Amino acid sequence: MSKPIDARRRRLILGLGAGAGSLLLGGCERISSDPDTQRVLGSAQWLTRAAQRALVSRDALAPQYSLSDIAPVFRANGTTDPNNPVYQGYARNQFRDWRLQVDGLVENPKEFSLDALRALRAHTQITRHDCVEGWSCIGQWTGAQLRDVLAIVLPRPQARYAMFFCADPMDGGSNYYESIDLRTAAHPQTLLAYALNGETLPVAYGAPLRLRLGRQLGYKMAKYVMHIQLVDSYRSFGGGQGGYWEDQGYAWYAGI
Ligand SMILES: Nc1nc2c(c(=O)[nH]1)N[C@H]1C(S)=C(S)[C@@H](COP(=O)(O)O)O[C@H]1N2
Ligand SMILES: [Mo]
Repeated sequence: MSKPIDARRRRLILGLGAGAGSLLLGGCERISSDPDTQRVLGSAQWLTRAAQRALVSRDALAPQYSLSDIAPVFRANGTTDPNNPVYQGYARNQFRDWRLQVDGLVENPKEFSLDALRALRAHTQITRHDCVEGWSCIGQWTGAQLRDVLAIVLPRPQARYAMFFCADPMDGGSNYYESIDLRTAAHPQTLLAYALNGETLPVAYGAPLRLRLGRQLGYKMAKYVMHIQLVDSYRSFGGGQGGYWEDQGYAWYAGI
């Protein structure tokens, strides 16, 4: 029934719906500077999670692009250098002492070194990053599928969400954090990425490890991930809305 709405939203996201407003930003694309478009992208409330699910299968793959589509300069956004002495210590040592902690509602809590994550089957995909602020950027990401990591730690039946706790302190004092449900966690394009455009992930883009999702907006894709915890509810964390930006009013489900 709402098919035309979906088509309109896709046009907006592709920058086709708002006239000739697109311009290149270092190879990244301005979706639209039109305030209405930005409001539509920002609220996401006009398309509820249930409607979104009915319109587009959440398990469908996001489009993949070719090498020639890659932006010459990927745009960095949000934190670009965490103000955290422990993190900076890891960075000085090329993250050799860094460990990803994976625990919570799992049978087999475990710490992973960067080498251990690199030893898992690597996936490379060229996908578009869409920020709620109204820009998008195409990049090539390499990492382990989150589902391969979950297959090692073995989620318990009560686990419903994966929480991502990050190294960067935000306004208000607590660190950036995010959450996704296990259906998104199991999606084949959900990666724990350690490389961008064939290079070790630079600090500005979330080194040593950041979440990449094929089908959601940029703020869901936690950078500087230190700890993944499986939980049955995200209500007891932070402001209770499931993520740093969600606590400021953004939608928890940011599907594109
Ligand atoms: N830890 C952390 N993750 C974060 C952010 C942040 O500030 N801190 N910003 C988010 C937002 S709004 C966007 S658009 C993307 C930006 O990723 P990029 O720097 O690779 O473009 O990271 C997301 N993940
Ligand atoms: Mo963003």
